[in-house]
Amino acid sequence: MSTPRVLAIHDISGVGRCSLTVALPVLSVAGIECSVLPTAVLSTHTGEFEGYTFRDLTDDLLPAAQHWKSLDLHFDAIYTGYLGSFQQVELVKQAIELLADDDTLVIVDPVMGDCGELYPGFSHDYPAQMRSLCALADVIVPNVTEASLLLNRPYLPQPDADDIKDILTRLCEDLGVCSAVLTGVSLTPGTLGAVSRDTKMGEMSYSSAPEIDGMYHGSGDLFCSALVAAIMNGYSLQDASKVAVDYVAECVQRTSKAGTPTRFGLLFEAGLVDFGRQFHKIY
Ligand code: PXL
Repeated sequence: MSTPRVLAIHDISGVGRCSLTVALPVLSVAGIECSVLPTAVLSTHTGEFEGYTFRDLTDDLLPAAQHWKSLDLHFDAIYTGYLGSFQQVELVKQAIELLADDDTLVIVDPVMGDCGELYPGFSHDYPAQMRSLCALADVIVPNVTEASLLLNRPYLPQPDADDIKDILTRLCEDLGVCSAVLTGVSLTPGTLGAVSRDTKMGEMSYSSAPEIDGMYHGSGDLFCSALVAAIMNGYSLQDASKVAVDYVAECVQRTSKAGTPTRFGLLFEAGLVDFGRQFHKIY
């Protein structure tokens, strides 16, 4: 099998273990070529850090996509994450339309908020714009905050089984996507994980691990990168969700034990080689 090529469209936050500093190692160790379209370069992510720098790369997005188009490159997947502005979402939609062919899986992590709040810097019309990007996706991977913003429904900190089913059904039906994975939810006390809904397979499936208190920056990015890595290695959505939940849970446990400030993200490096090894690709 040839090496799958995934185009990751995220920012680079220099410090804080999120977006491309997570997607690149996780996809590479899983035997996937990770091409990148950086949307912005920041000194840190925007959560729990102040005074960060922000170099906007909006003007470079379409020219880079047009260059790849002229090279006739094929991407097996396009994976989008944090996008710096309303306008960037529009340009990323155009880049997807330019670069995706019938064999390109489009995975959108609609990064825009957590704990019921939009991240700093996003305007109130941003969720509607993100919704139009999700409409181009095969798989979307929101947390509960992002799902609520996409569906314009009140945020429920702890949705129950009926709420989760309703959220996932509406995400797929209203947004017109085939599959959705809702992260940061619990169906049994003391556990936390993700529920996936694959319209083709019909069923919803819960993958979970024992819950550890705390909010760790970049955990959504680690989850989605691990999910993409597993999908591109041929795993079903359900099995890929399990792989991603297990890896994030192990990293949360390690980080909690080490007591590192949560804004520095998850200590994923120590488990990276074993994460890649499970795909029997490069070790
Ligand atoms: O982890 C998501 C993320 C990615 N990139 C930037 C962010 C955040 C979340 O706060 O600020 C720049």
